[in-house]
Amino acid sequence: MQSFLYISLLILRIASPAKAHGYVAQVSIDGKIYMGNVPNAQPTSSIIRQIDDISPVKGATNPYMNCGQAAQLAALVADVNPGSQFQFWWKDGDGTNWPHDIGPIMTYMTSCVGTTCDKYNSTNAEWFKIEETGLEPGNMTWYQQNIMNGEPANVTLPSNLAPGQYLIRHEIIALHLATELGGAEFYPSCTQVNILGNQTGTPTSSEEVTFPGGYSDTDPGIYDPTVFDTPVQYTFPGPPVATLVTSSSPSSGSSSSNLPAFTTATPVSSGASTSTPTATGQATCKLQAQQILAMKKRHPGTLSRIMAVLIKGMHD
Ligand SMILES: *[C@@H]1O[C@H](CO)[C@@H](O)[C@H](O)[C@H]1NC(C)=O
Ligand SMILES: *[C@@H]1O[C@H](CO)[C@@H](O)[C@H](O)[C@H]1NC(C)=O
Ligand SMILES: *[C@@H]1O[C@H](CO)[C@@H](O)[C@H](O)[C@H]1NC(C)=O
Ligand SMILES: CC(=O)N[C@H]1CO[C@H](CO)[C@@H](O)[C@@H]1O
Ligand SMILES: [Cu+2]
Repeated sequence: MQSFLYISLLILRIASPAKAHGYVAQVSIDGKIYMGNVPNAQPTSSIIRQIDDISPVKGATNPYMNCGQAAQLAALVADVNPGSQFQFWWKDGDGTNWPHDIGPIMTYMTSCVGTTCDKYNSTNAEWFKIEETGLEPGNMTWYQQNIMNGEPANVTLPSNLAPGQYLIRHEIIALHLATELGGAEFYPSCTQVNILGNQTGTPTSSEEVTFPGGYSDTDPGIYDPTVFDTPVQYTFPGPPVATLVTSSSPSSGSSSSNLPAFTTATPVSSGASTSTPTATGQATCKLQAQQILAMKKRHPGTLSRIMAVLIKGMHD
């Protein structure tokens, strides 16, 4: 009976098409805040490469897998220290909280070879992974839920990475449609930094991938028919976290192990995302996502098949 009510409610919500997506609105580095640009808005100087659309990148071979939808070079490069603590603040396109809660958060880096990052075209860049964040202990909830709750993603720079100019490719994959081949939503973003110091760490070439290239649509962590079966068993796509990260000091590496080290910077100010390129239906999608989560918690496992079917077609 209760299930019937929830499903009816869900069908009502699904009846309207939704386009709720988002972008990195700001980055804080050791507590210092750097604003990003609203997609498609008149750009201001930033360290975050501006995209032109909050919609997800679809398909692992899409050229926009590199740095996001039509990403443009950014004007600034931030000086950072080895071991610097980053917080990436994701927002919905309408300035409210990030709308998704299922799927991993991963971060890659590449050296801006031969130039500064404000001039570096990363189309053929070789990226190495510095962190991957998936399920909270117990495998029922994803860390991405914390981003939906308005909290930032936390990333520590490797403490032994050689100095120089680097792009940081920070990415969320939303898996709420990933029970279908090609359903995964990719949200890559690129931030330009200059690492100071005298460290010597470098990745090995076998740890590096291009984007597109690093993922395939059939990877188990991208096409994931059991993603709603809790407790979730999840396999991250892409290469493993680079050895230089895992071999550096314990304060670097998997973000889930060093969360307590972070102090949360000031949240995105309400004025940060005033102009909205494509706001239609976003609040609706957020409600849907929250209801799905509530259903999932009440009926772990049993409703997952029904949900997977219902969620299909919820987004375009
Ligand atoms: C990088 O080069 C590719 C291929 O030449 C081009 O399509 C793209 O617009 C360039 N990106 C930037 C940010 O200039
Ligand atoms: C990042 O760290 C803050 C402070 O510890 C925490 O509130 C937040 O949930 C973390 N982010 C994620 C995605 O877990
Ligand atoms: C959680 O997921 C990990 C990796 O997929 C797996 O090794 C572990 O057994 C899972 N735990 C539970 C409780 O399912
Ligand atoms: C010994 C040495 O080379 N120290 C350098 C380490 O890096 C800092 C910042 O780039 C320099 O200021 C030091 O001179
Ligand atoms: Cu979305």
